[in-house]
Amino acid sequence: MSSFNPSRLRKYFIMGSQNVEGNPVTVLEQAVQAGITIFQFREKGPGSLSGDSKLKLGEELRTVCRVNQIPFIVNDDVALVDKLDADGIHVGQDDQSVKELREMFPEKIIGLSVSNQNELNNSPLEYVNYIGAGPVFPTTTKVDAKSTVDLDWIRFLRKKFPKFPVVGIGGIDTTNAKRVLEAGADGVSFISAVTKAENIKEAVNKL
Ligand code: TZP
Ligand code: MG
Repeated sequence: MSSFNPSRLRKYFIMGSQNVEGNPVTVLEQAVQAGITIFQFREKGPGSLSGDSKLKLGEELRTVCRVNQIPFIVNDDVALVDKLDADGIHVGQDDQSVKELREMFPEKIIGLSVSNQNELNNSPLEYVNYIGAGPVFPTTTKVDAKSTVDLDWIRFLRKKFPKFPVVGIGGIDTTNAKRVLEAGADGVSFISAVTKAENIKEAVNKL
């Protein structure tokens, strides 16, 4: 497992076509120009693409990231990792085990969502490069989001793992991102703070 620089998590943009009204490629280009540090292709939930159309969009988004040297992470789709030559994969607790993923992808970035103590107890972090902690605040983007964990969960993780890369997720926007960082997260991840922004450049700057 190669080393992972936690500063990569600082501005972690997540998006699928279901999150935007216009062209997701244009949105990603603007977000990249504005200074995001890593990207996750999360084509999931109502209105999302599958099959060839998902692959085609993934190829376009992957290209934007490659040209701009932004790590490209695929959400929970093992086959797509190889097809898109992704830099990594992000999974939840009910997805393929991170142990198996590490065997399949010894050198890729593996991210795991961890939302509470019980999930933490069941998470073999030795296979993982970073934890996604949340939802920190209420979100309307993910229909099946778990209960909010508040900043206390970030503080708890930081205290327990002083060096382990942690990124906050869920309801993070330009008004509260700073508090997530102050609680100890290495970065903030966000969907609607950018996909619903009037001015993407301004939003990413403030996040
Ligand atoms: N996982 C936990 S909350 C969430 C995901 C994917 C949605 C985050 O979206 P937003 O718009 O940044 O609240
Ligand atoms: Mg999942």
